[in-house]
Amino acid sequence: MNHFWRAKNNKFGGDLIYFQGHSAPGMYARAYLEGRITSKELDSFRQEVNPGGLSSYPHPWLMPKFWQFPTVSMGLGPIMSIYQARFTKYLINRGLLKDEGRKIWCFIGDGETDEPESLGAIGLAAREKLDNLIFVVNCNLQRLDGPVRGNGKIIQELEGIFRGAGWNVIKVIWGSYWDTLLAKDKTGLLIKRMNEAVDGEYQAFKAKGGAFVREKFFGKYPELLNLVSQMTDKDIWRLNRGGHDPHKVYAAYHSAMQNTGTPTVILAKTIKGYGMGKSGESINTTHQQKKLDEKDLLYYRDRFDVPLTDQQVKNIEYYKPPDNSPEIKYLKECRIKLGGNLPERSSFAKSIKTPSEDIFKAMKESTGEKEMSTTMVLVRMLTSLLRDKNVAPRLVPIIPDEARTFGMEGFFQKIGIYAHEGQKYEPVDSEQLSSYREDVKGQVLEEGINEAGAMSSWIAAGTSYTNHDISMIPIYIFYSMFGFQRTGDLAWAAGDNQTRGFLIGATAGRTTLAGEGLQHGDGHSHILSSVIPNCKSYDPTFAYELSTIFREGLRRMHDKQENIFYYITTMNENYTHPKMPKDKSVEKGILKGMYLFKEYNKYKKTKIQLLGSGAILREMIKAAEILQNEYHIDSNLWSVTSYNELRKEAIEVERYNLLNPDKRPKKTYIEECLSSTEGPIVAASDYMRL
Ligand SMILES: Cc1ncc(C[n+]2csc(CCOP(=O)(O)OP(=O)(O)O)c2C)c(N)n1
Ligand SMILES: [Mg+2]
Repeated sequence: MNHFWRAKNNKFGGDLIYFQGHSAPGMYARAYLEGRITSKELDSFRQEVNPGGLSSYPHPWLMPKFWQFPTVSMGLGPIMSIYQARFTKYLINRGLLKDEGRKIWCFIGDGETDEPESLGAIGLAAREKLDNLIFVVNCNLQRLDGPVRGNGKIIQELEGIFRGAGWNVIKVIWGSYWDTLLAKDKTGLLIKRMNEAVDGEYQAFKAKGGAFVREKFFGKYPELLNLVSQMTDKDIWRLNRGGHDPHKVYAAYHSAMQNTGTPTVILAKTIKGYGMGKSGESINTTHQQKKLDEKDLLYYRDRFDVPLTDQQVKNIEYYKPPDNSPEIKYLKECRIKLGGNLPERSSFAKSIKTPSEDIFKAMKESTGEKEMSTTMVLVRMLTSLLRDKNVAPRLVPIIPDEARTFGMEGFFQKIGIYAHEGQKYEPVDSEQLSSYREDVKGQVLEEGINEAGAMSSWIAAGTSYTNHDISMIPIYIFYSMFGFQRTGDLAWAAGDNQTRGFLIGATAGRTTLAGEGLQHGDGHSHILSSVIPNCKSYDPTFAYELSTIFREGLRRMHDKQENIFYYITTMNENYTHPKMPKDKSVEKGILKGMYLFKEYNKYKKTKIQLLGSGAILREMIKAAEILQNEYHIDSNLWSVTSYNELRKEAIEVERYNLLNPDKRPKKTYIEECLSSTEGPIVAASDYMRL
């Protein structure tokens, strides 16, 4: 905070810091000293009240002007930061962002490295030479329940993994007080002892005092006991760990900043609960220690020389030196030199003008005899969008090795696949029109079979409006079954992050992929997407529905800059698409979730309401015809583009009516559509019901 992390301002884009989630109190304390947070707000820590609450963990949704990245779901910070670093290079290589040498830092717990997401993408970081990326692993040797590797050595293990993957590894293990001992250790016995001791022992060494360390660590070899014979137990206790030695940490950060050509990881050895004393330093219950009693607080004060009286400690007062004190002046000066406050979230991105209706014209016409899947319609729509000069450069198609499945291989030639090294080979299909073209300026992010990586790219692109002040339009197209259920937590993080973009669950539904087997038949992704409040999900059937929804998505997210994102399913089945009905209510209905698609009025007796969506609407059309032709029953046929949107709106209206008994009750949109009709109502979709 004082020396390295540069803030965003009108001259510089700012470094991006992914703070370890539960280190949030540290950032609040610093912000308090800087005068960015009041003591009243500190009192509201973890209360999440509005206004003035401080969220327990970094959370851009709850504190939209402060936090940049939600990180507390372990493993997501690391993978999102890798793809953030990659996306930054993508923007630079495509000429959309200036190369200012900005860095992406990510702070991770050593226990957190057990999450597959933490280490799963480190190969990509090395392969793509992400020297703008610095990981700092806080190796306090403990996680929540106990040691990370009691019988082993997490630092050594991580060193091997990162070095093997091609990273620059910096270890910060021993603090300066060890330097004299190490200099005296001519035979290498001290280093041998250091290497022998496992993490379970190191943990105990920092929990049990100097005499214990003398006996159990140095005492193993008489020569080592001799080495420390001049030192008191207190001196031995003071032998510090690198991660708590500001000089060593500075040196490591400085070295990381200078490194080129590879990402860097700093493995810093620390003590869990540093400074908490007997109540929580280096013991197995440290993580759960939420309160300090008076004795512990007094110990803490003495240990760090905090100038508070006993009474002030007992009153649990905050300590803040006056504004003109050297400490506060120094803190603030450092931040001014580094360009401003941090963390801070802001956006100066310009909105992207919604493309004209013309671009979508073809989608509103009938396809005549021509059969087409909505997945194909989407690809065509994207192709026409590439003709819109505002939208085209901002589109970021993201595909996890399924471009050919969705008929998107044409994009390879047209806009190229992003590759930081360009293309060093002639592709095997170079004769073909849609040959596999990799390009340093390529636009498509072809992620390989890596849904978590693809989601992380999508989040990086969808938050570019704040992290890089340029709005991008990410469109991540995946097999719908491998979307929300595969990477649900990243979808949730996307919501917290205020990501703007499109998720397309292609080849969606249960019925349209018959033959691929159950593990491909998605009967629930709309249920999973429905639990994310700022995700709008749609299940359209016809080309004009899809294009209407898509255009509205562009308008709301990228023109009006609303913090929502869209999940749209597209299908695999080929069929003909009708012309968009002329009635004005159709467009509104498509966006609200349902509209009257067709009336069957021949017999003018009983009339039933048929509601169908996505893959099932066409079955409903058949049903209506059978009912009319074989049973002489009329029907209204409703196309439901989104059961989710209908439900959300209905819940909102119900709640409004409940809370406002004195006002005229509002009608839900479903009531507007159906209340004047007679039952029965038959509603069907390709998805499970709630
Ligand atoms: C996905 C996920 N699982 C579990 C948790 C709960 N949790 C929060 S912190 C923590 C232990 C963290 O240990 P470590 O990563 O070593 O960090 P340290 O506190 O030791 O620095 C756990 C299990 C979480 N936040 N996210
Ligand atoms: Mg730990």
